[in-house]
Amino acid sequence: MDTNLIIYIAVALFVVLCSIIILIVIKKKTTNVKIDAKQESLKEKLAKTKNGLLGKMAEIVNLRGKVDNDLMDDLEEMLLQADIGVQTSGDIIDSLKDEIKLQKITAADEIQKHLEEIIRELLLKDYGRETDQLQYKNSKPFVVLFTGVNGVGKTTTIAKLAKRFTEKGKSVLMVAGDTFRAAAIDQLAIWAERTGSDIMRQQEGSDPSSVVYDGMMKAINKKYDVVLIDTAGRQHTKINLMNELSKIKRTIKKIIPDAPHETLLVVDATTGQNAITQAELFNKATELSGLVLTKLDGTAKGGIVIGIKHQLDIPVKLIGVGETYNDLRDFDINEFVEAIFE
Ligand SMILES: Nc1nc2c(ncn2[C@@H]2O[C@H](COP(=O)(O)OP(=O)(O)OP(=O)(O)O)[C@@H](O)[C@H]2O)c(=O)[nH]1
Ligand SMILES: [Mg+2]
Repeated sequence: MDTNLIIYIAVALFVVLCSIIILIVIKKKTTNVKIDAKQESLKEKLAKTKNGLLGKMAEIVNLRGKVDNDLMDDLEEMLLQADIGVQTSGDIIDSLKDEIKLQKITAADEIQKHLEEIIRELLLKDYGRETDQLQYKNSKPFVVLFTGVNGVGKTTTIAKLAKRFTEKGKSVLMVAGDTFRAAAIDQLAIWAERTGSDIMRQQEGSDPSSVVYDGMMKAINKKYDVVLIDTAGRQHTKINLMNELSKIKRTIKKIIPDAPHETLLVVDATTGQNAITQAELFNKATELSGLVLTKLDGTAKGGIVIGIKHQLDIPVKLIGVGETYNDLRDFDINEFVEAIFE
């Protein structure tokens, strides 16, 4: 063979090999960046809560300097201000006092790591069951009903969840059960288009149960993987609106008896302890399987996540930490505790 030809082939092979190595390195780097950016961002997103707890704790410990009743009172006040709730804050402080006795802790600056561990353990104890996670059923379709008071983030949560499913190659049908305003139906239609989902809609003012019926039938006939049902924001104190929700659920069950597989109450984390009352009343009207706590990025009162399951037996399954698709996260105890304490 011609020596020039051999050299050409050798050079070509070398160039191809180098390109493959460069491509592998670039791919690995970009994947890592994405993962890091996600982990980093939860800490950033929860920065206000983190400052409210950790920042305050440092101040209190500096001010008091020693382990005594005044320090305990200040720490309890700090937990209350972060919206952890009276009962849960009291339980946390009682456990801390026990730990102080048991471990004979005298240095105030050791308190943080014990408090963090107590909160982590409390969450782990409260979240032991399999049903504490979002229950994605492989049985088609997986039906999720979204409820909540006005403006809490129901529709945007549906969009974020839809995107998560369509990215995994699942077919998603959104049901415009908020027939109260034409704008709500149009808003959902825009999200359906953006996320690659389909929508079942009727005109403004129609009976929400009727749209839900049509949506469920379509989902079965066209074999959708996931059905996400939007509903109008309603005050938990208005009996007739709460009854409408029960009717929607009965309609779903008529078509698929074990659906909805999830009935989620979306709660704005900035609402404070009123969230507990909302959850209790919605749970009465339509048994809830979980909560979505939104807008945790905008509040120093993210402690509500810690108290809400301890006070009610309803788990937080998803958290909203911003307005982009990536800002809907599964609630992960360790990730959450690390984000606010480390
Ligand atoms: N910062 C922040 N904003 C959010 C989050 N979730 C939702 N929002 C914003 O909250 C506002 C209300 O959201 P919607 O999804 O329309 O709320 P809704 O519950 O459907 O409202 P109604 O249908 O009017 O009852 C929008 O501006 C959203 O972008 C979140 O996790 N963080
Ligand atoms: Mg809405």
